[in-house]
Amino acid sequence: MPSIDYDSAADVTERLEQRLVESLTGETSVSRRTVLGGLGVAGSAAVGLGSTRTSASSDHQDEDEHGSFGAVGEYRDLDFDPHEFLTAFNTGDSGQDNVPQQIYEEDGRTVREFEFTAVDTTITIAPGVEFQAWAYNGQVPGPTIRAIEGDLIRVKFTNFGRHAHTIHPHLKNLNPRMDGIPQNGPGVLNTGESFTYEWIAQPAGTHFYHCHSLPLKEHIHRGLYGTIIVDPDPERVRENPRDYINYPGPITDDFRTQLVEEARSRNHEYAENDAVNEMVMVMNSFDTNFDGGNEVYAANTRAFGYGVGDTDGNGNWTAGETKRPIQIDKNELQRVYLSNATEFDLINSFHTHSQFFDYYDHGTTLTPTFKTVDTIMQCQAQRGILEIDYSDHEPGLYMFHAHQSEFAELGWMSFFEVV
Ligand SMILES: [Cu+2]
Repeated sequence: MPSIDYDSAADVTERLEQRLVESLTGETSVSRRTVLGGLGVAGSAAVGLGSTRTSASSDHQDEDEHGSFGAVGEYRDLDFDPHEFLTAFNTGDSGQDNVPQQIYEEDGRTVREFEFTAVDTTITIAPGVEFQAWAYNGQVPGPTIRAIEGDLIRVKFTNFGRHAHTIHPHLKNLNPRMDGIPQNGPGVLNTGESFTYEWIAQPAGTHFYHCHSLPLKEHIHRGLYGTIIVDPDPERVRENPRDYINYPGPITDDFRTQLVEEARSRNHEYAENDAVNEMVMVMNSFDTNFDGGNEVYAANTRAFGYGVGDTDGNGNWTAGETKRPIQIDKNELQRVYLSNATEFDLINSFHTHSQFFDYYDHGTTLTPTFKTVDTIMQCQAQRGILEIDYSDHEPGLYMFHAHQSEFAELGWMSFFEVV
């Protein structure tokens, strides 16, 4: 039975993906491989496959400068692996290779320091489909920063892109110079300019960062966004439990202990955190023809990146297969740090099949803000934490996706492979 499930899941993923790619390359009557074979690989974007598109809008003045896209091969750029990105937390002492980082003490406070750049780059959003992005450290979404409540996050930012950029954090930030908007502090940073942002990691939760240059919608939609996770400090929770709940009743010793336990489980420096499988997902979208509407949707950039591809049906994926479900151990709690970077659409959503979960809006509480739900929605920049328990499920494939069905069909469709 499992192999049948895998086959049909792979089939539906492949058909949706092929339909998406064909719609983007404007070749509906021939297969994707034929198109690519006929055009060759590396040169097709330059040849101008993108020019077959027409723009319905003229408000992107620099479209000619940056607006090219096209089919150039199967996931040519393998530098960004959506599966690695899921669990790549930059804490100062561990992280992705392309984020220089360190951790040290200063004035009695832990400092987590990161070096960020902004660059113009090309990213792959579907097999053979590239997008001219503006990206923090060359990747979309940008690197995930992770700190503990009360730490100092220090980001040394240099803009190597052709446009002026900033980093604006969704944190409780007490210094207007550090807000990362054109009107405060250094303002926008032009090409070659640098600034060191310093933010106190507060409040505990899962947060969003993005460029705040104008036009805002383009600077975000091009890819300048990412996640900041602030782990709760269990000792602070023990002393100030009311800061982490939306509950006016009495706080018994048992309740306090329960809150501290949840905080320990969320804090990456505690052993309890090792028992949880944690993942970062940023719901994003791409307007490939710059008409003010999205053609491609995803979690973590690659359409159907967590769909089902080539497998033996026993959890073994073909080496190098870029499209595969997220394999999870049914006995581990799953925690998803989710945020919404989708531009041009009012909301995005996350829906689990055959499953319900607890949701912590903004991740700022230690008790769920929604209990036992199978769908949550987020407006842009909204974020939250999902806790999902598959321990009583049979092994196999369980779909999750945006429950805007259009988004799901255009790339934001995924599977957990429960083993
Ligand atoms: Cu920008």
